[in-house]
Amino acid sequence: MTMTYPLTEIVRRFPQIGATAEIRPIGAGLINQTYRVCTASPAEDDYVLQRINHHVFVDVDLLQHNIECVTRHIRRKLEERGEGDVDRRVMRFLAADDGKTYCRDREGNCWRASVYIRDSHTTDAVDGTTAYLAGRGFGQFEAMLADLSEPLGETIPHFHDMELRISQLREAVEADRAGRAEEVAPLVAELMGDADEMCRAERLHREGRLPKRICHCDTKVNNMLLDSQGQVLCIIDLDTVMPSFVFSDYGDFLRTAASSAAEDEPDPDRVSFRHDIFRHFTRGYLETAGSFLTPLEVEMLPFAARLFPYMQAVRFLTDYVDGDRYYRISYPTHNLVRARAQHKLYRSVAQAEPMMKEYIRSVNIK
Ligand code: GN1
Ligand code: MG
Repeated sequence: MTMTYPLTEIVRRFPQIGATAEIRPIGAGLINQTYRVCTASPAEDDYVLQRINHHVFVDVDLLQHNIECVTRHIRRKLEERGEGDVDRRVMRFLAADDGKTYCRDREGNCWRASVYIRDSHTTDAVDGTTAYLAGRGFGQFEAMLADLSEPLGETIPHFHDMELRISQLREAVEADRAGRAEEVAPLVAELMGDADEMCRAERLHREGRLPKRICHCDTKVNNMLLDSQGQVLCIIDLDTVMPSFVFSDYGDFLRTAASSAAEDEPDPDRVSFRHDIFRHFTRGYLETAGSFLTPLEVEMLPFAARLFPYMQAVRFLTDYVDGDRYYRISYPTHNLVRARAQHKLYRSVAQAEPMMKEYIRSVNIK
């Protein structure tokens, strides 16, 4: 393996790590590059070594500041509650030789290391049980961070700001860099027609009626570590943890997990909103996040379920019009196909509004 020598050199920058037996790539993340560092001594934990994509996460000090605050706070909470096995329930990052939780190599790449959580696995499959456990897991994660006093920064500024995403689409259409604006004009018009309604959260926030809270902002099912019984151990992939509306976590999980088809399904007729997954996830989420959510936040959960496919349709379409500069594509119309699939999901979620309201009312009676 050609990378072995430089990687062992990086590993040496983290003094806690003992003799290593093997360093091998793990995970399928598109943003960061991840390795498992297997230690030679069976008594010593393994570690996860990760190269941080500093093109996406420009301010690595801020990124690591957020992650340190969050993991410290959760650890303290778990200890206060007398929970067992705390080291498997929250990530632990190692200090590098200069005392920071990351180091830079000679080429300017940033690296961090965390303890590998023993006997854990991830899943990509979603059924009712995983959806319920994910609802509890992500709701619990937010609940534990609801009283975090240190301020966190936005690791990707305005990440889930719908108003900004709309203006980016408008600008892309005006610039028409790739000569695609005319082709997509009907879809642009349809999305723009709902823009005002879908920017409701930002308006409520300005009026002081809707808070930002510490959210995970990448609530994919594979960002939870499960134990051998399938119970949620730990929430991982903390790079996008930042202040946002709780809609980010609730909405993006449903967007990815409650869709009947992949986010780039070419036939929109095959894309629909899975009500069963919605119900299981919502029940779990309200059982845990219900402790801190305001009545308005709860009332707006159906809005959140609609918002995320809508926002993603806008983002994919913007990138298509812009000549595919952000998302990786496998064929020329990939972003357009993705935008159409997300738009179909958005409409399917909108049709489920009465069902969602009714269900939320039924489980939220405390
Ligand atoms: C990106 O790389 P991935 O799949 O984890 C994007 C998300 C989108 C998603 C859509 C930093 O996430 O916001 O929802 O693509 N992440 C970033 O597939 O832009
Ligand atoms: Mg991820």
